[in-house]
Amino acid sequence: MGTLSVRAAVAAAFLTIICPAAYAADANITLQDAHARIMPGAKVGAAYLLITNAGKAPDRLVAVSTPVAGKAELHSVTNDNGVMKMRPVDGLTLKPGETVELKPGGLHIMLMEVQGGLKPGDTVPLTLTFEKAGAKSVSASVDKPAGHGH
Ligand SMILES: [Cu+2]
Repeated sequence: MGTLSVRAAVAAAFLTIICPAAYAADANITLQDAHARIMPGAKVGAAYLLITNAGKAPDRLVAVSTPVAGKAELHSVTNDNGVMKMRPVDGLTLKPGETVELKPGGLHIMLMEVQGGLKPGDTVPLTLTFEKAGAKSVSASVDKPAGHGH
């Protein structure tokens, strides 16, 4: 009896030590509706998606990569006296429960040095790296050129 309760106490102590760490590693980031705008033959393009933090702690997007582009950067768009300007941002913090939409005219993933041969409907693998959730992958489909879709 005495031995058992000591064991139970030791087990309980371990659980309280292990649980917070396990919880932190279990950050809950989901990626949805990923699509990319890359004109046939273009060297630059952009990717858009919805990022949701369903966890209970903030998380931060710190890096983006894709095998189809030499470089991928998170960009913001600001209106500078009527001129839309893009600039790289070094990360994106998501509050608990927050969904951020990357969309044309706003935050986007800029793709540079894009490899040739991508056509509408092709799939572009994207990897988004978060401080807590780690690397998350999503497939973005290449949009049809604007004005030609039906
Ligand atoms: Cu850009």
